[in-house]
Amino acid sequence: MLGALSGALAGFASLGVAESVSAAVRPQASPIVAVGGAAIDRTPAPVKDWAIRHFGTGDKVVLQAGILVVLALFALALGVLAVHRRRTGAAGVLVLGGVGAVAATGRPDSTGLGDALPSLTGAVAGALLLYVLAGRLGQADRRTDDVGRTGAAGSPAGDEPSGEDWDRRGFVVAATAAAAASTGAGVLGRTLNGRRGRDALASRQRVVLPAPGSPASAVPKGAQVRVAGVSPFVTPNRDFYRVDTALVVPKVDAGAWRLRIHGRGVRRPVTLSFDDLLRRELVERDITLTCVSNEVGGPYVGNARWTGVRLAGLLAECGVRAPSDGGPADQLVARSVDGMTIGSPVEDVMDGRDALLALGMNGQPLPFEHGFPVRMVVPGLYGYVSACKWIEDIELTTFDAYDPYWVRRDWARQAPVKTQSRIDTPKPFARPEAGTVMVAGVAWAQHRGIDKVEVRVDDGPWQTATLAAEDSRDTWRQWSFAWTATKGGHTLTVRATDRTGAVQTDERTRTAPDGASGWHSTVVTVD
Ligand SMILES: Nc1nc2c(c(=O)[nH]1)N[C@H]1C(S)=C(S)[C@@H](COP(=O)(O)O)O[C@H]1N2
Ligand SMILES: [Mo]
Repeated sequence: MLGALSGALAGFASLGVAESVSAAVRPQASPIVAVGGAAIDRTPAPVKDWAIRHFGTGDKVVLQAGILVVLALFALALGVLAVHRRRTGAAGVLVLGGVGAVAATGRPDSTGLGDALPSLTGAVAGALLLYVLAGRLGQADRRTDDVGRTGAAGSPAGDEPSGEDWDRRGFVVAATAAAAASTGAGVLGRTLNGRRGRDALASRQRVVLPAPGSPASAVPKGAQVRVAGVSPFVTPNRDFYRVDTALVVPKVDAGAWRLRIHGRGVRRPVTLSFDDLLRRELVERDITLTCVSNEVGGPYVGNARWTGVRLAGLLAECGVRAPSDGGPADQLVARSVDGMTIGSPVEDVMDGRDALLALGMNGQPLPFEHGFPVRMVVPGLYGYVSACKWIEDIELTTFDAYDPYWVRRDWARQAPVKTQSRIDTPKPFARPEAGTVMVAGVAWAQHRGIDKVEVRVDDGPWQTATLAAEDSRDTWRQWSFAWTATKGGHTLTVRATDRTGAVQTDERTRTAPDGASGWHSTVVTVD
């Protein structure tokens, strides 16, 4: 029991110390974050997909909690072990620290061996503590034995409790001091880490987005269908889905931020500051972003008004030519401050569509979660092949020469968004009254546009839905259908046709490797 308690305290002390040291090094170098990050990178695509689906943005909390539970189990076991083998127990703590250190220095965004420090100092502190605490317990054990033996030899039994009392007191004092010190270290670490983000926070508050030289036209009045339960046409920033591998949201100071553009066929490489971007012509565009991990009917799609710089113009100034224009690079690899790599076709970025280096989202500087200070957005491509957040580097290369992060994990090299549609209302298993029931939702086929949406009741004929006004072909489009509902159970199904004339396929595929296909259905019971 006391052994397990010593183990738990040692674990707690390790984390407290590691946390405060990571504040001095980098928040990303904290062992939990580093091991979590390494775990994310090594998670097989289907599992990652499953986690995103089931835990959504909470997947990271679940992961960190899981790591803590495993650590706690190790700590308890090492504590029990240390009662009789304190060297081995303490060594075990060091080994755990070693794992954290290796994970931290092996991260793609690692800045060097310094990233091992939080894990190592934490492990040393934990190992020492366990050694000392186990020593106290060991002494208690030995004395009890001694007393037992002397007792057997006929000594006064009154010696026994006093000897044990001293050890217990020593243990309690050491344990309490350790618990208090580790809590202090942990709190200090958190506070310092919070302060580190303050420059970034202040830099975001200072950002004033100039009026765009090329504003977006107003969203047509009829773009939003007037049916309760349909997603808002413009997704508010706080409701916008979030998918990334960052356990700690990068807090980048816009003042210190730089973007380098270099690589194959870049005749004039540049390094740009945030102010350099602000001085260029800003365009404002409504673009719907979709995640390749979105299941049919799923929530990982959102529409925002982005403010940014057109990437094609910038690339042209650097001397980059599209492959169709004889350029030697067919892949543009964006790198983020957290080591993410995202590859887009140069052809798509330069074909005239509004591929942006976005600085603003719905009139605000980008939220930190969505890539402050700068991210990419390319209409028509899934986020994992276009929408690099916290971007800091753009390299022109070829698809043959380089596989970015997700491609190395078996996702497709190229992934245009598939034509999709979703029923937002009625909700699954709703019980509407018989009579006219409004069926409504969204459909998207970014950069192609939506031409038609049809609804089918049970196995009946496809019936054309009413399309809401189109904002642009880069945004989703709402639709509604007045259904004359009869009593009983019914299945509603939707499908869209894009402007190339392609009808959304009923062939069901998984999200991997290039996005889910199939029709969305909702089962309801009409009362
Ligand atoms: N740095 C970084 N950028 C990233 C990712 C990431 O993990 N790290 N995920 C991408 C994916 S898979 C998607 S779908 C979009 C999601 O952008 P959002 O979180 O702003 O909705 O960001 C993309 N950009
Ligand atoms: Mo994604």
